[in-house]
Amino acid sequence: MSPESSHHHERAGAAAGLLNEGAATVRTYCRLCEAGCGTVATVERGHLVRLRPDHDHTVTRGFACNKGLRALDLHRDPDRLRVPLRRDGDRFVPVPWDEAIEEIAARLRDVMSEHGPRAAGIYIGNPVAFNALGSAASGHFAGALGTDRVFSAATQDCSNKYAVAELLYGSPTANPIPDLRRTELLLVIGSNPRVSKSSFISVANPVVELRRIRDRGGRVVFVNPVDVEPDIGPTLQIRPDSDPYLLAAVLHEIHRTVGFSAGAAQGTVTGAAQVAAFVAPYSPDAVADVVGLPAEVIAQLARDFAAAESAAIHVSTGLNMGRQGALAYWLVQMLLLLTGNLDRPGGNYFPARGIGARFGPVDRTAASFHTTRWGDFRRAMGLLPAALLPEFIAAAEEPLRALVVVAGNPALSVGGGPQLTQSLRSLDLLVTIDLYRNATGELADFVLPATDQFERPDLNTFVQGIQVEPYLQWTPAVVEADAQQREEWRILGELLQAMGRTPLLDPATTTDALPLLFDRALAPRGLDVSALRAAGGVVPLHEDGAERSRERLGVDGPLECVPEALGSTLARGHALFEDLRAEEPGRFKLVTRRTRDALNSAMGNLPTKRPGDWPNPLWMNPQDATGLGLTPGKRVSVSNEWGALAAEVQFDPRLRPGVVAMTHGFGNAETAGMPVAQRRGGANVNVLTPRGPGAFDPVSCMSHITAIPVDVRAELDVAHRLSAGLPPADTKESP
Ligand SMILES: Nc1nc2c(c(=O)[nH]1)N[C@H]1C(S)=C(S)[C@@H](COP(=O)(O)OP(=O)(O)OC[C@H]3O[C@@H](n4cnc5c(=O)[nH]c(N)nc54)[C@H](O)[C@@H]3O)O[C@H]1N2
Ligand SMILES: Nc1nc2c(c(=O)[nH]1)N[C@H]1C(S)=C(S)[C@@H](COP(=O)(O)OP(=O)(O)OC[C@H]3O[C@@H](n4cnc5c(=O)[nH]c(N)nc54)[C@H](O)[C@@H]3O)O[C@H]1N2
Ligand code: SF4
Ligand SMILES: [Mo]
Repeated sequence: MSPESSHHHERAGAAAGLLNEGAATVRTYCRLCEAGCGTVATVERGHLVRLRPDHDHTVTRGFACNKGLRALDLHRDPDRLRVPLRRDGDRFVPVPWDEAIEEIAARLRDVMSEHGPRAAGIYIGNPVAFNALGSAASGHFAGALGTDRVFSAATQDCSNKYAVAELLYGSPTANPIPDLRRTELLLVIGSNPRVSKSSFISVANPVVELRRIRDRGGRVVFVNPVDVEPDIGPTLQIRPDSDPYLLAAVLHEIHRTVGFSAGAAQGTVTGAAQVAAFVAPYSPDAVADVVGLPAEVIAQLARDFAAAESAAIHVSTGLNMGRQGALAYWLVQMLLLLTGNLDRPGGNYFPARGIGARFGPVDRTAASFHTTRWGDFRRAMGLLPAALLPEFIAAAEEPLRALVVVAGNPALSVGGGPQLTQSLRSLDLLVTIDLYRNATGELADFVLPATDQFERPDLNTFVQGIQVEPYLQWTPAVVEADAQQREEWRILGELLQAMGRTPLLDPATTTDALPLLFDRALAPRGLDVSALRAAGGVVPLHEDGAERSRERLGVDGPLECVPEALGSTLARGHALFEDLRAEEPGRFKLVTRRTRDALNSAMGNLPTKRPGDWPNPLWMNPQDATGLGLTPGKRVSVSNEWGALAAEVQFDPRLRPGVVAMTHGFGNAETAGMPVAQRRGGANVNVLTPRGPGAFDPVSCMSHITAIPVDVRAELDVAHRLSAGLPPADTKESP
């Protein structure tokens, strides 16, 4: 595909004479995170040579982060996969595409004829979300194979939201966003927007948006064990994993003082009395110790929320990844609904979307849970809990024996460490489709090279329904792949064809896949792919405002607050409160944390400016560290019943005492396919993450990833204990 010369001229570049004869700029957009920043790529002689923010983008307006612009380095990384590889003992050898496809298809067929169709599965990684064709093809692949063994990064990320949105609003993708531009009071729970740009909201520069709220006299309050943005607003530094009880106490207090809003009485919701009954035990006094905040602070939050002209809530992974992400997210929706803040200007609302949300029949009964030998769970978006991957693989009946991983890295992103590695290695067939031979690829039988964001056309489907300023964006492929990389939909389609199954689109005859798949979905907007293209890629959508967004989305009728399927979640919430109350004091809680230059595990092979640094230190409050005789740079062992790792300590006074934090996605000591990442060191924090039955929230399959109890010791102490024949851990240090 030849890049189109466009009128989006490289202003600075042109002035500096950087645009040579034959160079062209192509308008595209970043597909590393939800912000979806517009970018402009400069192509010279078929090569992508520069990437800059798109200053003419009507929505993202020239914003792009350092990580997004480094997508250029990812694109050009000499260690990227360029040809298909097949395992040959301990080595990987190049294999022609045709042979790879034939052999994988034959082995898939063998596995499935021996163990049944459910012996094959797919793991859909996070980057698939930002890949319109790849998403459609990944979902289709499982269906065409006739397997329901579908895993995805979503059960490490957000499946609690899918579950609750489906049960309350009828679609897993109906998640109301905060009306940032008008709200008087915004709660930001479990997010670090400066570093991550958050998730389930699409806004290019969230820090500026939040600052604007403050500047126009509104308030932003963070709920986080870390004082994330002291200059923008105060943080209620709660104890990790206690979000549901903070929210319950706020609802309790609102109910006790001013009552639930008129909406409950007017029949826009049913079941408000059941909500009141659930929150009845959780007065601010009753939860104060568990939440780790004075009762008066909680009561004040309730008063502020109820009294605000408008109040909105944004929730991200810090809340999702606790033990009760679904309960907490449900309480967020109750707080919005029962204070009249859903669909109120300045509250939360369902923004305009270029492609409609998918509504289908939803089973809201208790019978919607699956009974398995590892406990009951309910599948959101058809997903199985990734926390059970090893269990499915080792199962005596209907084991999972073949797994295709598309743009994912479960070996590092899912709890398990060496045990999970062993388990993935034990599969009869493991295939990865990726930009790199990553930690999971290192265990695979076949590693297939995928095109990256610059080598495929795309449509911003995933962010529809979460954009603060809604728009559709189409991008062409900016350049052709420089070697044998292929798009995921082609690879999966070829595999299916080789197995005698029907591909989503025929790879042999399809040249222009996007219109075939998406023109129909765009039609209600009066658009199609060629119209987007003709418009220069970006088409803003008229925003109708927060009012009545429910009806516009198609969520009509009174909302049932407590569908039967949530019954067990509420009961579990009561039980886990007792657990938290009874918790032994003194153990540290390990929480999640992201870093500027990393994107999960995906950018680990890029050289860093500070090569000597330990890439993912254990962050500690200096008070805690000094109490253990630790200074910055000291090596510690972090351990719990699930595993142990070594890390370097760094100080962060913004952490609540007793809370420690680490970034995931590191620990590539065995990843020869990513030599830069391999040399960098760092530890896989997910060796400490719970796994197996009990390690996920049954109503959503969402893994328990944050607020993990751990013990921290100076590594020397551990060495001494081991040499004295003692276990590394039996006494608990107190934070
Ligand atoms: N402890 C802990 N664990 C976590 C988290 C945490 O905060 N703490 N966060 C969780 C979250 S939110 C997520 S989303 C998951 C992520 O979980 P995963 O999706 O399993 O892992 P990633 O590290 O994002 O790996 C993405 C892979 O896709 C590849 N890739 C990038 N672009 C493309 C592409 O266009 N095509 C193809 N085929 N491959 C591509 C990258 O090279 C990389 O190998 O991790 C979760 N795990
Ligand atoms: N630089 C960078 N950007 C990224 C990514 C990345 O890896 N690096 N990953 C992308 C992905 S896949 C995602 S999903 C988004 C995620 O975006 P965010 O959800 O904003 O993720 P984090 O930056 O990890 O922020 C999570 C916050 O939750 C807090 N937290 C931890 N435990 C708890 C708890 O129990 N309760 C509460 N209330 N808070 C808690 C942490 O202190 C942290 O500040 O970021 C995306 N953007
Ligand atoms: S904020 Fe996200 S979408 Fe924007 S440039 Fe950075 S990584 Fe890309
Ligand atoms: Mo994520």
